[in-house]
Amino acid sequence: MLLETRINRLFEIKYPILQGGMAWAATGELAAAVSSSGGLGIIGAGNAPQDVIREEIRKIKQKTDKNFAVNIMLLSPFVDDIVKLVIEEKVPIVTTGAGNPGKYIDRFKENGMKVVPVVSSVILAKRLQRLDIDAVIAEGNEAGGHVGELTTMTLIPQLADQLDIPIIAAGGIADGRGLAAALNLGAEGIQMGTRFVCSTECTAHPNYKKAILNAKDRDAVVTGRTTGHPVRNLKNRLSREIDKLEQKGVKKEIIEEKGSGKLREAVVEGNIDNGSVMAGQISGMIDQIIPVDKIIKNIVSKTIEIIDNNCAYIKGE
Ligand code: TUI
Repeated sequence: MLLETRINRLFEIKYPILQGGMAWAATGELAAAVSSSGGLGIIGAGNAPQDVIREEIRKIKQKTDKNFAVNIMLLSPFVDDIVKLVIEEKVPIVTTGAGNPGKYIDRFKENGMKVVPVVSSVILAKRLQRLDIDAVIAEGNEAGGHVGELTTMTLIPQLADQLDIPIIAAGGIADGRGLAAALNLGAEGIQMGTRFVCSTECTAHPNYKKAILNAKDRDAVVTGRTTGHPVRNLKNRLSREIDKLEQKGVKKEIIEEKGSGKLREAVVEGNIDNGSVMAGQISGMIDQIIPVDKIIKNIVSKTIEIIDNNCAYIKGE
């Protein structure tokens, strides 16, 4: 099966499909499975210290000789250590999230790395395009985790009108219909997070995966708006507690403290009542845990079928 855009060539991958760099869930195991299956696997550095991420990088290098990336979460207290680490380990591709990576770009490029920031607005994407980035991941509000305001449906075409570099669509995509839609909006690839969490190879706690399988269409809600860092997670005891505190107008430091360490608690320990179960709005559609290879193959074949069928509309078939 052939599905080729500028993204395949840029990352030297078979399919223009990236796996989101989700903190704690995007480990070396998951990323290796995605890269081995023809996509781009990404290790999520999240808030983890340097040694933890070095281990994950070593793991993926042992499991596959295919390209992979590390996602650097720019709000992490260890961000400078992680920047040093990815350069030392000669990680070929870096994605960034939750901030402006401007001040690190020169160092990555001097070391021959590809740099692909996640953006949620046109203004930041245009500013970064001037700094020699290779592509952008445009993430809509449908996504899990830290989210911007615009939806994928509105963000992608506005970016496509204003950028020359390739765009990878993220947020709300979990199957071939989503990939076909993204291509039609002007993207040249997709990134999926929630879909890959519910894979056989993802090492997230079984409770976390089950919570996504059980989620319905309106269960992935946004909390933490008052902190300036809104986060989409599945509705549970923690999200309701945070909602109440926000309604009372409690100081942002207290809300932030309430959420601190809660992602690890859910993903690693499986505490899905009191932990933060970050997941996207597409959770309601995901009803099976299947191998990464199958996820990717299903998506590619459905996308090709849709693109083929589209011709029938104009032929009147
Ligand atoms: O980064 C993500 N998703 C995340 S990060 C994360 S850890 C966290 N936990 C609690 C609070 C905040 C973070 C969990 N999920 N996705 C990529 C992404 N980046 N989405 C939106 C953005 C973004 C937002 C603002 C990128 C740049 C940006 O720029 C602001 C500026 O400084 O111009």
